[in-house]
Amino acid sequence: MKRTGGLSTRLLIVAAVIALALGTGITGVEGARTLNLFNWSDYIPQDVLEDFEQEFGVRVNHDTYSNNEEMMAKLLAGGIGLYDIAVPSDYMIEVLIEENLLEEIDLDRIPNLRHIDPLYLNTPFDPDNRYSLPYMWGTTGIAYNTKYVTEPVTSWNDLWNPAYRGRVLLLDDSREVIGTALQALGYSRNSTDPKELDEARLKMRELAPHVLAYDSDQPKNFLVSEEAWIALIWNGDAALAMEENPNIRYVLPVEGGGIWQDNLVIPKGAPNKDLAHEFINFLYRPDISARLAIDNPYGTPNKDAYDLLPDWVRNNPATYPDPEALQRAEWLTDVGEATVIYDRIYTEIKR
Ligand code: N2P
Repeated sequence: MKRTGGLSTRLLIVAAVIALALGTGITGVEGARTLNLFNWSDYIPQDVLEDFEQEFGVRVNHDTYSNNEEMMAKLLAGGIGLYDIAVPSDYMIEVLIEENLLEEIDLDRIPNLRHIDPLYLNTPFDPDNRYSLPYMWGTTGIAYNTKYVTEPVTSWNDLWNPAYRGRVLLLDDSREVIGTALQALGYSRNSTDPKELDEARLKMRELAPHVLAYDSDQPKNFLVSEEAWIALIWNGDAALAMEENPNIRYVLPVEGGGIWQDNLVIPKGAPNKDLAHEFINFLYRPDISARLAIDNPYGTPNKDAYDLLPDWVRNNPATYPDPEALQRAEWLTDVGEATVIYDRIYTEIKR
């Protein structure tokens, strides 16, 4: 898709930032043999990073972000040439590829790729895995506490029930939040129609006064403490909350809900591309992939790690929902120039 108007400014900035990073030979925070990792908050166990440091005799710098848009903003605001690995979702991979912000991955240097289920490879957003490899996958749905939410929860519209005023938790994520309003209205999570987006804006303005918090970093805490009764949330975080509080349930709404895949990429100008490849290969060891998927019960793309998972993870309906519900869930895709509208709506509803 070609971009024009406002977005061409973004392209110019991108080009300038890359030129600067490459031209000045920035080598990353601590020079060679340091892996500079840029990942979602709370998405990789600290002891896995420590094991990598030990086994490879390297250091890991770990910075985090709360959503794809924050990752992109930080990359553009000086992050190019700093990071060796980032973990964007599907639709953001499309944008990163189009903006030429990713290095190619040399698949021959990832022998542990053989453990990855082909189901998660050759995706529509990166058909030949030239730039990305799967990290984990999951869904976006509703978690609720049966102690306070006694009516059945089946639809996104249940978030709008006035009985839950002040007790609604939302992810801090523009595409997830606006996508929820769109689906609640019967539209696609990827709508670019200004009229539908305006309806979604009004729908979210209705919900905003009921919202306790927008949080993508530790959403489970609000549920476990029972401050929040109902939440727009990712399944792995819901599964963690369910582990600590038996009153919590997770459902995919009748409107479909979301399905997504997060992916390992090497951002343009990465100072330690070799180490980035070694890190991906390390994460794909079945024992390591299993540790990731136990610490954060999201779906693992590693078929040989799946066999190592304990029953409570493998049989967790939040993590591995029934195939029929998965069929209805909708992927996010790049909305191109409508991104500006999404950003504007999100700023308006959160203020
Ligand atoms: C876990 C982050 C989940 C990423 N804290 C959702 N794409």
